[in-house]
Amino acid sequence: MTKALEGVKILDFTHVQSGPTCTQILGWFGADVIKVERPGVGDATRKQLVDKPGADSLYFTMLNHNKRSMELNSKNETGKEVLTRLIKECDVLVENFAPGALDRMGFSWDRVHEINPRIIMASIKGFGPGKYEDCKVYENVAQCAGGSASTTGFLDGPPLVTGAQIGDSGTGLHLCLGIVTALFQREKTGVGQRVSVAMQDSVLNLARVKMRDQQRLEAGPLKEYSQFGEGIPFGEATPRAGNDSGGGQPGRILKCKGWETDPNAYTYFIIQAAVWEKVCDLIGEPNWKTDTGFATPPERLDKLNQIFERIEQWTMTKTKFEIMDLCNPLDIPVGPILSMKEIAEDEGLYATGTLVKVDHPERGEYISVGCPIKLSASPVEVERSPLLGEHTEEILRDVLKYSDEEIQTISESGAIGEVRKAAE
Ligand code: CAO
Repeated sequence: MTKALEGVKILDFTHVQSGPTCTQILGWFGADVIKVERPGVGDATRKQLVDKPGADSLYFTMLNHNKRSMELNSKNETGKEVLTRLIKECDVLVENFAPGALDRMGFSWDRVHEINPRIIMASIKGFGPGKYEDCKVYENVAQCAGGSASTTGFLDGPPLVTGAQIGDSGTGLHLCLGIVTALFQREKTGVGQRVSVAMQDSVLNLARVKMRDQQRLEAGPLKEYSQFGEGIPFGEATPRAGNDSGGGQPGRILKCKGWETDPNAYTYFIIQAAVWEKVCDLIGEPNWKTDTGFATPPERLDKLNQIFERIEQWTMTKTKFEIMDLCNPLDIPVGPILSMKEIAEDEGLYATGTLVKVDHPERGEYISVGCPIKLSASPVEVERSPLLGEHTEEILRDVLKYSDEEIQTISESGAIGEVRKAAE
């Protein structure tokens, strides 16, 4: 079966997390992803958070599946010639260097477009044009600048960053969509274009509902926030809402059986109006179905602490999985707080390819997260990440059509480091 992006060549000039997330997805969909790395050094994440000395780190291997690695010094004159030929051959150039780095290398958008008018050049930067455009940016900086941190956490605590990498991986996803959209447009126009995504913008896009609330504040207090029921006045900006749900239905994280020793023995519990009567019966408070002060959602707003404390008395008698089994048939929305250990042991996720076990020549078998997007006519096979420079010679020969003598000359110029053959 062919893959959706088969025949599309990606010049992958990305590093760390944001860019590699994007090109990994393109690789999963069948694109030929050629990762260009500094000779002898490579993507810095190869050697970050090392768990097995001498082997590429999980940080690197889990973000660089289905790619080929080529060592190339793009500041060396011969290296620039090789890069120019790569630009001619490829459909997309993806990069997330610091602002200005590509220009300093001599490959501005104008130059890239001149070399190959069909190429799409896709870039991630921390900020869009404006006063912060020259800043180098990492995950948590983007979470803070994109409005997420100010709206995460509890009202009486400091701003919080979230564990989900919405700044890096979230931006990579946005870029990926921009690239396939530009490829689609190129089918009609025949020419490439620039795709730019700023990490601040991506985080803000994911925090869209909090900008909704910022404007609703002008019309009065946000009644679905717990602080309204608690009588705490609102300030000028969207406040932190603890574990309140963003959609307006009252919800909390509640303790379950075993919470004293298990840090993840918790469940999310939502009391939608449509299932209120079933919740009352389940927790043994049938009178709340009709009692004044409890029967309708507006009446309940100032009693949410009391109501959730009562529900928690019930949830503490059950495991989070028993709660799931009891509530789901009643359409009461609940969600067990799953630890990464529990997720890693979930056979169902391996069956769908969302989790995969990958073999690696340096580190043996490891667990990775597979492709979360399932295409029925373009199945994903997760391939291990490449060793540094593993495919340099193969790409010079097969993709760029250099002869043996030319490869020898390139090698002697110092542009590609030591030439290695692909691992068996
Ligand atoms: N050959 C020769 N030089 C190379 C090269 C290659 N194959 N690949 C990279 N380089 C050079 C760059 O040209 C740059 O040189 P100059 O400083 O002379 O221009 C240098 O390596 C360092 O690149 P960098 O500035 O991108 O890397 P950094 O470690 O200093 O900064 C980061 C890292 C992520 C902060 C920065 O790249 C950035 O802001 N990127 C955009 C935002 C982003 O993606 N952030 C998320 C990262 S994931 O948390």
